Amino acid sequence: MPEYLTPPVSPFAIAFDAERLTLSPEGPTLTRRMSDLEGLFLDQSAWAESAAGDNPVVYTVTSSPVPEINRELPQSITTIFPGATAGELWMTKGHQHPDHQGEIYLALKGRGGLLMFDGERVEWLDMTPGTIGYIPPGWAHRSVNTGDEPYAFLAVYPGGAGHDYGWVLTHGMGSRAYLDASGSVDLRPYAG
Ligand code: PAN
Ligand code: ZN
Repeated sequence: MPEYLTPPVSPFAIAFDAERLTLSPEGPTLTRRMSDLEGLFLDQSAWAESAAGDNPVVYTVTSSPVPEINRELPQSITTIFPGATAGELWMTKGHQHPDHQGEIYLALKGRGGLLMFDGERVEWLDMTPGTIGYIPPGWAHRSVNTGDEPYAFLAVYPGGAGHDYGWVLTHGMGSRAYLDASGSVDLRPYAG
């Protein structure tokens, strides 16, 4: 056995239900409410009012039991609920992987977008069921629900890459996502 195969992770099957949005066996599930998204929406007072009010669940992340450690390949399903705060579409916090490594997202349900920013360039991918979005090493990434039902996707990422949320607070994401009058995605400059 190569020395990097650190027990106790052994080969195992994971039942993936793209309809019910479950991974079984399952690992930890994260719930991100509005209050967890401080400093991310452009309109801080609209954010504060929502966080102090009904403080809605903006997204959940359910994982398989594969650990976030070097050389492992964890997976998770993120479900972002539909909504907007002062027009800015509900989204994940977004992060950079401090150890720059690639990641894939497979869209499962609903309609969304994958916003990527490398500090200079911005990229946006429309994500509908069946789309694989590829996130190259060094691109911070955030997902956005652009529809009117939950948007869900599977993520597969290197377990040792880490998650740097401060990077987005410092550098932003290059753009912010809104909808125009016809319901199309309207990407606006990040502006703060
Ligand atoms: C995803 C994200 C997930 C939630 O699994 O972690 O969509 O987004 P935030 O982590 O930005 O809150 C991923 O990109 N993992 O690396
Ligand atoms: Zn990531």
